[in-house]
Amino acid sequence: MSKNGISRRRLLGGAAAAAAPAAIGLSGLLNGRGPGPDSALAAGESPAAAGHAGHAGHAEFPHATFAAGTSVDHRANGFDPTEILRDFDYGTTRRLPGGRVLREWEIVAHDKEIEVAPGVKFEAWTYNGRVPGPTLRGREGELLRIRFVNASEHPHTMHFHGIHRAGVDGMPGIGELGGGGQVEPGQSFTYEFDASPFGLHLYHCHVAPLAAHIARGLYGAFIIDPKQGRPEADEMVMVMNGFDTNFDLANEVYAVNTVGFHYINEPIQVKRGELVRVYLVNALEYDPLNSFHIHGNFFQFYPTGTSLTPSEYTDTVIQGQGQRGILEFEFPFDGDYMFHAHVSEFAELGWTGFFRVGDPAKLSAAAAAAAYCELPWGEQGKA
Ligand SMILES: [Cu+2]
Repeated sequence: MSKNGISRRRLLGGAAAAAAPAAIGLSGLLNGRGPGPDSALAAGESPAAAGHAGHAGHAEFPHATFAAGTSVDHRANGFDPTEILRDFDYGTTRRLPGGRVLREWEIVAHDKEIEVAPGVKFEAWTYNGRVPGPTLRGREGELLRIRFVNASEHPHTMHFHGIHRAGVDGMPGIGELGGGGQVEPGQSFTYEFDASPFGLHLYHCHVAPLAAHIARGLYGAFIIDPKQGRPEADEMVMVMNGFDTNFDLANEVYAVNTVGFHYINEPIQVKRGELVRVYLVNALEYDPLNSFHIHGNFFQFYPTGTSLTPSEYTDTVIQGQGQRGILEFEFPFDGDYMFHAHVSEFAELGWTGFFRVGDPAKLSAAAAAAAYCELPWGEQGKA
């Protein structure tokens, strides 16, 4: 039992007893009764009692939005998961003598309280004020230079996945002579390395305790495009993450791009027949595995994005911590299509969203919410 009187396991235990896990996951958070310091769920109160228990609750949620019009305050957060989706940070570039491209960024770490579900606050540590950090994107063969400024109250680094010298690996104790180890508050360091290999990578802080530094929010996607590029597509980045809101070493909220259920509240609009490319990164801590499952469709999967030939045609992919891959698919039919972790408890605690294909005007405003309640985890326990 956590000091806040509610834990993820307890929440799920109550949900299982009520045989209404989906209703709990959704209604608990949508009612602002999710876990966390601001939770209205008192110690000892069962989630089933606190949340609505089934279809009767539909009247409370006539739209695919958070209850009573409440939503996460994206402005206060300083970032919006809908914008993060297609926000690629290409930095600034200039040509070096000889013609090679130098690509540069400045990344500042600072501490910041963010809202990860309506009313659920989390004391995050951020790169550039957002979680996940900016999606850094360059091209194979370029010279990359990242100036890292630590404006946090804690020591941090930036550890990039890729091929580079030990001194720029962002590892405390390694490369200290060159300043490339632990970056203390108020200090800075410039990482410089070649963009190699092409693919989908990530970066994260590597200061101990490692799980805590990552779980606080210090991670982001890092894309190196192949020299020849990839076919034109509607591209988006999905960083799968979670939040241990009561610091009991288990996550209470799961999400893609930080805000639980955000893409139910705001389905991802795509066009029918258009190639969609998802850069999927698993940045989850405290749980060894995460997954991505799409409804009504299949995708080509490129593990780590390091080959231009897909390895599998599937509808579900499993990723361990730090694993990532590129998904390509197109929707042949209009409609709302769910995507979610196929680890069901994650799905019930926020890691669920919708793609909206076609003209939203032709679809019911309540389509997503209604569909959700009819889908696998309805209170009748039907699979
Ligand atoms: Cu750190």
